[in-house]
Amino acid sequence: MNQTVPVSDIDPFSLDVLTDPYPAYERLREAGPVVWLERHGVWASARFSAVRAAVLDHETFSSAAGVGLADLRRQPGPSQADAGMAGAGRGTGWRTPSLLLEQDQPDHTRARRVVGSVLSPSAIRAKTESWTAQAESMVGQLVDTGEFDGISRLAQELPLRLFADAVGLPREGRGENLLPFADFAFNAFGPPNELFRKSVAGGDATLPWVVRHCYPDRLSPDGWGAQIHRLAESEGYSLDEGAVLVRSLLAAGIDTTVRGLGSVLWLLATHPEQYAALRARPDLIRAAFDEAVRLESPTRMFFRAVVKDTVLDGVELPAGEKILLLFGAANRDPRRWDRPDEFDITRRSGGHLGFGAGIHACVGRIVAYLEADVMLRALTRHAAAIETSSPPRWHLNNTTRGLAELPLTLSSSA
Ligand code: OVM
Repeated sequence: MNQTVPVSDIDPFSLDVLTDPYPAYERLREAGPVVWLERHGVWASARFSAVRAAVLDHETFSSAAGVGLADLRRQPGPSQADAGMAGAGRGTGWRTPSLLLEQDQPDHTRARRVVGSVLSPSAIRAKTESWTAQAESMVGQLVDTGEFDGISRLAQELPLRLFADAVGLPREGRGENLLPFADFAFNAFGPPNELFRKSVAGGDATLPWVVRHCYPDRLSPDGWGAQIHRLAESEGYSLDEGAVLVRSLLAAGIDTTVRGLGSVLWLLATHPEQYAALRARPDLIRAAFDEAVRLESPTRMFFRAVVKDTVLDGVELPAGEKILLLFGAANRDPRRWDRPDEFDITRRSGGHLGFGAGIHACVGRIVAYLEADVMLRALTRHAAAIETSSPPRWHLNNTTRGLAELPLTLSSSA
């Protein structure tokens, strides 16, 4: 190869970048379609066209080496255990690979069929009435009651109640276990930095509960978890493999939606004209959530491994190394978006990469859309104004982006 690929010393996992990623994303985007990150010895792309092309070319950009920084081909994780969990102390090789996220075709296709049939549009639609009523009651208790934390009272409460009920988890233990577990799991896709090390204790403390609750004897028989086990068995998966499939729901289904719901609340509270537009046109609810996911993508990145020599956006890449795909940067690429840093619920934001694209596109996205829909519908019905009094606190994680705390007030009259 005689081309030169720009080299960057940016660390996308440093605390500075995680606190405010957008200046670093701009530098990476402007450096070229692909850059070499010398700190980590990986390629990275921050441009929309390159990130999209890479996720769509799943034969060249493989997931089976893991979608974090660590290369599972070089650093094998636990090979077998119940639900394949060795313990957080094992570092980035802490679990058997996900049967969905960290597989290529044809294995991935089989797992996707199982989870995709359980999380089908009609199964999700069947929750509308009950979820609407619960969101109405949650919001109703908060209107005209003074300041509250929008993250703990809404953004966490909805997934921890609605989603976890639908999966079939017991009430007891959810909050204490699911959130620290997901925080650890998402940190583990990054380097073994300070953030990761700080979340290991939470990972270790919650792993036994999470593993235990991936098995049918702890899941209610009519929930999504039990349904996954039944379908998995009919597809020839073992009991432990069925549990690893349920683990995908517990790992990917809570923290992501907490951050996404938190960001849309924050963006609406800080853009009163957009909230007024939403109240006038509730048909924009889905677009408003998509716009928040574009602007503050809750899953800011995943890696792929380059397994064939290829050309990505004009850049020759030899097989061998991993490439960091920065969805959160692609979603603000001025080559793709007008006024990319502005929150505008009327724009056509549906083509963003916040849920990925291609065969690995988020299998639970319609669950996220329904949670956002019932929350925003209840808000627009009951609150004429949504306001925030002080700057929010960000929750820092190697993979996820969103708020830890958001002071909010809801008033029934403007
Ligand atoms: C999984 C999974 C999928 C997406 C995100 C994630 C922890 C996990 O299949 O286990 O984050």
